[in-house]
Amino acid sequence: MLMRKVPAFVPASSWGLRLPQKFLFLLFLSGLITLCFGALFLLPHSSRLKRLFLASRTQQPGLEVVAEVAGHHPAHEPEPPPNPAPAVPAPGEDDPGSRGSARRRKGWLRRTRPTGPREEATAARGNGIANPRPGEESVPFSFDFNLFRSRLRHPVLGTGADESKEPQSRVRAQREKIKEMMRFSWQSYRRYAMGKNELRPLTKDGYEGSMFGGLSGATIIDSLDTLYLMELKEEFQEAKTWVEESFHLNVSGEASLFEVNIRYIGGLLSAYYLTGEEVFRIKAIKLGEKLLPAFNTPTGIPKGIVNFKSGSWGWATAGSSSILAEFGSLHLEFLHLTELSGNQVFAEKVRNIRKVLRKIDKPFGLYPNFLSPVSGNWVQHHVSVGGLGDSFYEYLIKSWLMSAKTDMEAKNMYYEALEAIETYLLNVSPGGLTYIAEWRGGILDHKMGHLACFSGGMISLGAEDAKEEKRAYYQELAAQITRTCHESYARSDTKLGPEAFWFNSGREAVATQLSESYYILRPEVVESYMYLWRQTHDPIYREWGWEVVMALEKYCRTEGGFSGIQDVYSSNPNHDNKQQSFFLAETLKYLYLLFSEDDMLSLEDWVFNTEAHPLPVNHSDSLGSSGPVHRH
Ligand code: DMJ
Repeated sequence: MLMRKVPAFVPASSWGLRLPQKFLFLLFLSGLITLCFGALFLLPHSSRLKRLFLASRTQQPGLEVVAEVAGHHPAHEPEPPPNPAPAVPAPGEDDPGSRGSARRRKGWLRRTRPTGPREEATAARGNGIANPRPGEESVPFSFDFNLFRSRLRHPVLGTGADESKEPQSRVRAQREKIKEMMRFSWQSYRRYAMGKNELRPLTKDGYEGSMFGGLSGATIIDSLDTLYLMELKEEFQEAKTWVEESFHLNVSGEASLFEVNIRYIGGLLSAYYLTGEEVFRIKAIKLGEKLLPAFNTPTGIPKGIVNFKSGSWGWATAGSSSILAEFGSLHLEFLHLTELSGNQVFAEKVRNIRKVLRKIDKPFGLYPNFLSPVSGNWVQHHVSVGGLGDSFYEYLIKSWLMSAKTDMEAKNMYYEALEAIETYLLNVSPGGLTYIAEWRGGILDHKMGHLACFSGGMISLGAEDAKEEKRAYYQELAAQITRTCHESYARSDTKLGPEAFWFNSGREAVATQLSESYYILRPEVVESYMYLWRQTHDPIYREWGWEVVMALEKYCRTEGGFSGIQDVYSSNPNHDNKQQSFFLAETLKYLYLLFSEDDMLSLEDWVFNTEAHPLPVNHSDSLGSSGPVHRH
């Protein structure tokens, strides 16, 4: 009965719904709408939906630089476990709120974010940025590549002025020879080991090694800029295609933070700055994100190893220390990751490292090689400008140069450290050879590693900005150290230098045991020749460089590629069966530059990271390409 009466009181709607049903439906609908909007706010930053719906509302002038790169913690969000010392921008560096930062926004960093896919595409075209390919992840931040390029003082590959004057010159032929060596190294790698990290030229296969956490193709990434520089176009294209199609970041091993940074991140950043190809920028940023968990320590000093699977690497339990050269050689690349992503987190990580290093007590002003990332204290008092310490010093002077000479903190730290090195480590042998010894709690080891031979180039590079009364001295010191390193080559049977050489008991600049007599295609000596050549144009550096080319051809070239040798004092040395990726990234590049004009990758525009990957000087405050060329 009741059932029959209801229709009489509640007329049905045109959809056939009665009032209570309508009410329930409306209630359900409004609940659904609330849920949808709520969900939008809870979605991760990277969500496309969120960007589509909320982009225009969240965009605020000046704040748009905070990255939306997938997986990033925005700068203001703490990461577990928290670093006790919040990052403070170094004087002269970019603080988002500082004058420098405001100036920079006018520079080649156009920090604008398109509001939707169509605008994104238009903006990308306008900036000379290639659109990501289908399936390639994009990083929603636009970098004004054309503006950046217009501000370089010199064409990237130079003007080739001398080449057109003297097409048949000796130096051109020498350069061509080095280019042929690069082509041969690349083709051997490509033929026997494509996609693997490095080539084994004797067994004609590839190997992955244990440093890269499952990442592949170290030789490819390390070679990109050298191939580009030498105009090996087909080979460059091949390398680029591999990066586009086969360079996968979804790996889960344990990697060396330092090695991945200097080779992969450095190589990708350079390839981007040289070509403007988006794929390099995106892969660099994505890989950079995978390195961030290494910084999750109580001090923010990163662990040397990052576990790509679990992120952090058990900092509290793994009691090992972090190495100065490793955590001290991130600054250049990480600042560029911020430049190209808009994500401040990269810059904050390295500024925090600086902050810790600036505050900590230094014995006699020296920086020991090991630091606890847990306590922030030095672990041993071993100081070296060679292995374990080397590129920390290099990155201080290069940070100063890369900042267009605004990063005063880096400058001061560099010259103070150099003064301490001069006072406590610098020596002259009875035979008149200048060398930088190693220091163990006050006792000196009178030896230099091959790695320490980069210091001639570094001191030369920094001589110009030293106190006036020290400039000539540093230039001479650089020349003397480089001469010593040349002696370590000249005193061997192969004319290649050993891994370490001593100044003891009347024997100078030679290795004293077989275990230190090997040469693994390292670049540091020719690196110094290149810098000294650029600073002085003394023909001796090209002569010495050519001796190395000849020795490499004679002792290291094998049918299947270039190989290191086990004993530089043997005229018939055994090969070590490794073509190191740094041979293509560094040794051949520095040799090529040594026989090129100074405006090819001009030092006014570029600094080389410690794997010889060129990164641009920040000319963003300049007047552009029509502005003054010499600003010092
Ligand atoms: C390279 O990977 C880099 O130059 C690094 O700084 C030191 N070792 C090798 C080359 O010897």
